[in-house]
Amino acid sequence: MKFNALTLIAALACGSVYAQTAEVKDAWVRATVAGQKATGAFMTISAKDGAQLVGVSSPVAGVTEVHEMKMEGDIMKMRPVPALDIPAGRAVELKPGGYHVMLMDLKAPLAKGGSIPLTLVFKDARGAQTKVELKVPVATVAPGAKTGSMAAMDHGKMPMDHSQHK
Ligand SMILES: [Cu+2]
Repeated sequence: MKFNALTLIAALACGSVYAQTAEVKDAWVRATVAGQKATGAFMTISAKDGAQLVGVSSPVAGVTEVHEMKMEGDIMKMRPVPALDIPAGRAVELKPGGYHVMLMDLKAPLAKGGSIPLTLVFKDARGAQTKVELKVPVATVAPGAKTGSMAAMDHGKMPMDHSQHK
């Protein structure tokens, strides 16, 4: 029952958004608890002719950045990615443990079942910019995801190292 409801919400709220430059699918943002100041948003982006994701913003966060998460030895590190390449015809997955949209300095907790506006700015091969406006559903796990260890990983509770870009 719970699974069905979640699937329905996801289908209603995050159907594919088509723009000339890029297509965004299956976007979701992880719910937060009171006092939590940062969270991650995840999605699958594809671009028929290739593009770069060069900007992200949301009114719910003071700072919004594209991040890359990588293991360095035993430490999970994040660093901002100013321009994320979306190769022609190959979807790039933003997911827990990898690339993600980082929402920092949150103005209020994000409650499960709600949604947030998120704007993505893409640059095509000729340098033209396109904005994609999304309404991203707030969830605790990826819609329709198997409960693997990566999917269940709690971004908000992860030790976060933002020292490199502060
Ligand atoms: Cu991050």
